[in-house]
Amino acid sequence: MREYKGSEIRNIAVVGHGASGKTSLVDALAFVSGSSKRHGSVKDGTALTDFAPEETERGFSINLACAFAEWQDTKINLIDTPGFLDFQGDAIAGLAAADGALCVVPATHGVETGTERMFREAVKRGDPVLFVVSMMDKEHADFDRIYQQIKTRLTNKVIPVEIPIGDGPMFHGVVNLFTKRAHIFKRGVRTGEYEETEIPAEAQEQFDRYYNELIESISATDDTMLEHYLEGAEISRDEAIAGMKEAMKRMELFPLFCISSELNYGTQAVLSTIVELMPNAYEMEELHAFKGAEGDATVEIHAKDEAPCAALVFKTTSEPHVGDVTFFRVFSGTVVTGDIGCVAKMRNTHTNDTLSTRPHPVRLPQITFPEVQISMAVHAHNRADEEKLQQGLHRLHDEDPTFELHYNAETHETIVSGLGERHLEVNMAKLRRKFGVTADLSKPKIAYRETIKAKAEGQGRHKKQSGGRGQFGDCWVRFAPQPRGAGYLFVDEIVGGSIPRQFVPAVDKGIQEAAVRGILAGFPLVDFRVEVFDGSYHTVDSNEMSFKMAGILAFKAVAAKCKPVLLEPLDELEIVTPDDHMGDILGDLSSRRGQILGTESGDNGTVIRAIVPQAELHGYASSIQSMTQGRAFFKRHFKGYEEAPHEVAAKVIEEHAKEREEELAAAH
Ligand SMILES: Nc1nc2c(ncn2[C@@H]2O[C@H](COP(=O)(O)OP(=O)(O)OP(=O)(O)O)[C@@H](O)[C@H]2O)c(=O)[nH]1
Ligand SMILES: [Mg+2]
Repeated sequence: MREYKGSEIRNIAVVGHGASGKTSLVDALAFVSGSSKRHGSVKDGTALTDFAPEETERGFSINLACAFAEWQDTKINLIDTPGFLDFQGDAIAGLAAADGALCVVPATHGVETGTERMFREAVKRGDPVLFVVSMMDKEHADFDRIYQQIKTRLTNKVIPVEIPIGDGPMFHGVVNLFTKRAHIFKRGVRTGEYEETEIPAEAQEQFDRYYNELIESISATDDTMLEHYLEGAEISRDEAIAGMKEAMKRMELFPLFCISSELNYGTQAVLSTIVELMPNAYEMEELHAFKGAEGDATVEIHAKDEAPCAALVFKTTSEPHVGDVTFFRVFSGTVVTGDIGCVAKMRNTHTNDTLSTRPHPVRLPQITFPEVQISMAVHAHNRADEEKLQQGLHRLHDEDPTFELHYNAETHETIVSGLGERHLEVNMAKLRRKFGVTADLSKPKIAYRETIKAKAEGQGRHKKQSGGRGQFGDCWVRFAPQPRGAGYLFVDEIVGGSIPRQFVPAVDKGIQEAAVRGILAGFPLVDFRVEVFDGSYHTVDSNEMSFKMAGILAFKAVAAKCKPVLLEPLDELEIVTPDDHMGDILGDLSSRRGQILGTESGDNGTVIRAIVPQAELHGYASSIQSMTQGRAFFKRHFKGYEEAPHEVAAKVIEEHAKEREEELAAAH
């Protein structure tokens, strides 16, 4: 491949809902440009950008992947992104590396949640967007309907530039509104060969309608052109193209195309349009980066060859036999300015790292990834694999920042979190293939706690006579509740040396040790105060160990008398939902023992804030998705502990007793 200058490079992310035809489009574009020698297919597992075994097995994209098409002396980097919301981390990373987006909308299903989410994400980033109506050859394809749908659901600034001749099985050509010429495709071949003709009579009426709309829309974005137009002067093709390109940068126009990737109809026009209308890598707006490795002094980054090199890592992967691969986008300076590259064997680089030069260290703006939605406990299938499991999980997190893990010290479980069930399931498959570890997912245990609600006092007395030297420790303690979150407090009230000074800390230690195992259901007892106020000792038999035992016995005797109760962890949820799903969501929250804090209207719908017990939130992400067809989203964070209602506590205590019995039975 020849070397390309920044002005000859286009970086394009291909985004849209799941199964909208993105991967097929990328393959068709690479093929029709001649950059790829064969026309691959998602169905056969031969598509250029769906090569991971997890993808070919399932038939959909999981990781972002790059392909390129050389067309009209330009290198078009195409970043294929996954459409399923479970994998949207990679779609967002793909957009961050690109200067423009193709938003793919299937001619059959039209606009869906994923289309909406990714279109808004691209607009938020200020990337020009080109809409592509895909699968025009399929039964029930309907270009006009999809165009109207994009207009009402996404943006009224969408404007067709290529229109189809025939829909569905009758689709056999396209008319370009700029050139006023038609391409009639050869039937039976899938190479995109066509004959260029005048506009056929059957398409004339549609052409006239769309042509007027196009010229009106472009003119409306530019005063001089508008004047020409109103005077009735002809707008030249060059003028229209230049006007369109500027309007696209300002998000004032979004052109619309139609294609069939399967048949390769309309794909060459998409390539030419990317070259003509999408910004090249030199045209990006300056970025505001941070100077140096720390601090918040900023510096502007301009896309220029002679500027110091600054590149952003937007993805890393590791593959058996290949090793680590780092994808980066150069924003200034050379490797080659503006290009997307990947290198193997770059150690210790992670997504969102900036690669810069030693004399000019900078940090580029970070990609903001979506927050995790679901959590599961993970266990290695074979105990011996526990360490390999931990290593593998950390590597998977490095590859995918939306896949998180942490250890819950209270429940002794490793917890993995992600964007959906499918996301976690796919990561377990990667774990098996890449790291040879089979792991099982299960519902995470809830980290209940216990506390006391009344005061009481009592004795702990440990006495043991076993040949030679005995053990003797004896203490009197008072327990009292502390406010929620105040923790544990130990007070030494010993007067007159009834327990020798050096043994008092041992009593404290014994109580704390026993408190970890609680009194009701094996959960740590928290928020209580202990005063040790009396005791006795033996000059020969007393030692630290004996007083620690006395502390443990005192805990068991006294805590049980203090009205112990179970505490359950609560999360605060912030849910953003379209108004028409409000009722469903509120109803569902109350069935989960949720307490609604309030609702207010925001930019993207109604914001509901609620506090819900963690025990009731398992599977919430899936149920909110199905309740709202994926249109609502939520954040959750730990709020605190509150006393569990009686029935809930009774059930947890009963389960614990059963587990203990089973453990004892197994031990015998
Ligand atoms: N008939 C027809 N089928 C198509 C066309 N484009 C894609 N398909 C089929 O539609 C299905 C989905 O296509 P993909 O290219 O995998 O869609 P995607 O958008 O990459 O899907 P995700 O990776 O899941 O987001 C596959 O079975 C394709 O073979 C087309 O132009 N015509
Ligand atoms: Mg795909």
